[in-house]
Parts: sequence; structure tokens; C-alpha cells
Amino acid sequence: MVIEKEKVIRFVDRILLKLMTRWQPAKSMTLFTANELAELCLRAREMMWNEPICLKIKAPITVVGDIHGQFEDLLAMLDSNGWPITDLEIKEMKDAQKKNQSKKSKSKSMKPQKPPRNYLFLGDYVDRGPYSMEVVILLIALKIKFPDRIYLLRGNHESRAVNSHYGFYRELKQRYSVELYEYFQNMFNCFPFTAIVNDTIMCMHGGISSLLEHFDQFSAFKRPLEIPDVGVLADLTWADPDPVVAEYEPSPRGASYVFGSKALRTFQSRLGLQLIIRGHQVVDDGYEFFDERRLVTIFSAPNYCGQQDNSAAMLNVSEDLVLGFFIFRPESRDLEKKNK
Ligand SMILES: [Mn+2]
Repeated sequence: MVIEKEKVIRFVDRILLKLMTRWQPAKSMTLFTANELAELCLRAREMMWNEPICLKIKAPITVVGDIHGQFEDLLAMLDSNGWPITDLEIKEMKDAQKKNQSKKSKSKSMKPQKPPRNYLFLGDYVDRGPYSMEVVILLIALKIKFPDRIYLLRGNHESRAVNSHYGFYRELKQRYSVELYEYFQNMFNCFPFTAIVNDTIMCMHGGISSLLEHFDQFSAFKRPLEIPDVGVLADLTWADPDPVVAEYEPSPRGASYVFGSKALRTFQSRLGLQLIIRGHQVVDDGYEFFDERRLVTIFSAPNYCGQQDNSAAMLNVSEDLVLGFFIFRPESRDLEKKNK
């Protein structure tokens, strides 16, 4: 058992180190085999399946919105806002890999370490951008290594009905195989849908649900599952707030609802919540409040699809629930625009 556990740690470390230190677009097809990626998906699937569908977590936590395959932007944002892994741990991972090649190296501790940041991702890892696969494998490798430092929710794009059309299927088919796409799909079918931070902040990809009256309702859902067309799980992954609506109205997306401030206030008092954090919509500044700060949208793909001029944001929630926004706006793209 101990040997098996060691082997898994080395395996995940190898994948993490490649992504964090050696990945670049030109090398993106030389770093991983289909077998390794399939094994990574299986291990992450087991881990996600063991988590409840509604997570209970504690602040401090950084909440991240849609990434949509923009892997290089994700790396840059983690470099600035802080990784869920310390420099010392990275060094130890590197040393352990060298030991495997029977080289000795002494690890002497360096400067004082910044503590690692804990992360909650709100889904929509895949589709649209060029490197959906790297986004997912980085996040699940971190999850396997540090289950209590990183939490991954499911977005509406982590479903076959959507990602077979908007990029992920094509990316996997071209780069690896349809078989490997199925491993990712089977893993997504086990992801949790929502997280409650310190009993008062509810986080999800899309929005609230008129059908959710008590958190006990989640025990009725059995994974693995596809995202249903209607009901609580469809609302959590698809719904949007709408300032001109009071209660709930059918969504122009053709799935779930849009909800107004009256619906939001009823939902929050029923469940004892003070704030909703969700992603799912592009917002210019990377974050946008709704209804006197009862809800905030976070979007974490800057310059979305190369066509929008939005900043990206990550939301740092402190131990005593103070909100701080990390804003990311790639400078080079500002310059490119100025030059035009
Ligand atoms: Mn979405």
C-alpha cells in the first residue's frame, strides 16, 4: 500500500512539474501519453465521486470563474495571485524525481515560504480556448495531490451535450483520441455542483434554483450523472441573474431560468445565506455585483476568445470573509490594441 501510494505521488508530481515548468505550446504534444492522461482521469474521478455533491468548505479560499481552455492565462494568474503549492514543495517534488534517476541532491530550505492559497473553481474549464485539456489536467493533478487545497465544481460545459460542440471534443479527437475524451467525460460526470463556504456563502457555476429548499435535497442525486435538462442541478449550472426580472423567467439560453432580486432574497433567507458567488457570464471587469452585493459574478478568462476586451478576476475570500479581487489584464494585449 505504501509503495502504491508513493508511486501515485511520483506519477502526479511528474505531470504537475511538466505543466508548471516545461509546458509550452510547441511542446504540448510531446509531454503526455494517452495512457497517463487516462489514468489521471480515473484517479480524479474516484476522488471527486467521494466528495459530496454539495461541498462544505472553510475560508480563506480563492474563487475562480470560467477558464475556457485559456491555459496560459491561468498559469499567469496563478503566478501572480499565488499557487496552491509552495516553492519549497515544488523543490521537493523536483528533488524526488531526480532521486528516481538515482541522482542525489540535498534539499536545503530557502527563504520563508508564502503559505499556499486554497482554491475553488466554478467550472467551465473546457471549450472555446485552445488548451482545454491542459487546464483540466493541471487542476485535477493539483486535486489529487492536495485534495484539501483545491475544489472543482462542474460548469455547464463539463457535459457531453455542450462540449461535444464547442471545442473540447474536437481538441481531444485531434490531439489524442475519442477514447480519451470519454475518460474526461466519465470524470466530469462525478464532479460536485456547489460549495458552501463558512455556512453563509454559496458558490456554483450558474445560479440559484426555485426548487432548492434545503441542502439535504442533494442526497437524492446519485453520480455519475449527466447534467439534467431541468431541476436543481440544471439551475445550478445554467441560471443567470437578471436585473429586469423579479422572480424567475425562462432563460434566453434555452435552459433553466433567469432570476431577479426578489427570487434571490427569498432563496438566501430560506437557506441562511449572505452571498452567492457564480461564474457563467463574461463581465468587463472580471467581477460584477448584483442586487446590492447579494451576488457576485466572477469570470476568469481575460480577453475572452480573443474577441472580447474583458479583464479577468479571481476573488480572494479572507478567513473573516472579507472580499478582495485580484484583477488580471494582460499588458501585451493592451499594447496590441493601442498600436492598432
Ligand atoms: Mn457557463
